[in-house]
Amino acid sequence: MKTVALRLPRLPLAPQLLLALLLLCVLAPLPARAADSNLLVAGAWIRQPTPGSDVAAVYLSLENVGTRAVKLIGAESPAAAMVMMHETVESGGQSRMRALNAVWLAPGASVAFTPGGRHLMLHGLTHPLQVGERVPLALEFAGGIKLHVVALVRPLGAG
Ligand SMILES: [Cu+2]
Repeated sequence: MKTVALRLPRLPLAPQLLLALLLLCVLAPLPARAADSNLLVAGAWIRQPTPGSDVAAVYLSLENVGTRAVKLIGAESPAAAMVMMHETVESGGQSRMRALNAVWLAPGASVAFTPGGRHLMLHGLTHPLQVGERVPLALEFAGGIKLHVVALVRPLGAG
């Protein structure tokens, strides 16, 4: 940058150079952000846990509007010690949860986390969640991408 400045001794050019440098600085972080903007999250909510319980399920829908497949590998929240991905499965009339390590989304694909199906499980809640509370959550994708979401706590009976 110094050598470029030296080759342009005329003062009127300096503001343009400065503007170019500023633009470079502004544009530089774009690739990382672009990856985030290829993911849309809608309707994130948490079912209020039963009193005394320190786990809660998070539901949301996620859409990949980008041109590359993405892989959801986990989540974290300041409201919980740990967040896991679960899937509810029915077998022999019993419903149980099993852990999911990753959820892939092809370009254009959507995935729903809904009651009775996939969900994010908050473990070790830091405090009792109140209806109407907004809980921050960061979805983590392969490649170091994080998507910040706010989930609304809804009543226990909500579906
Ligand atoms: Cu679960």
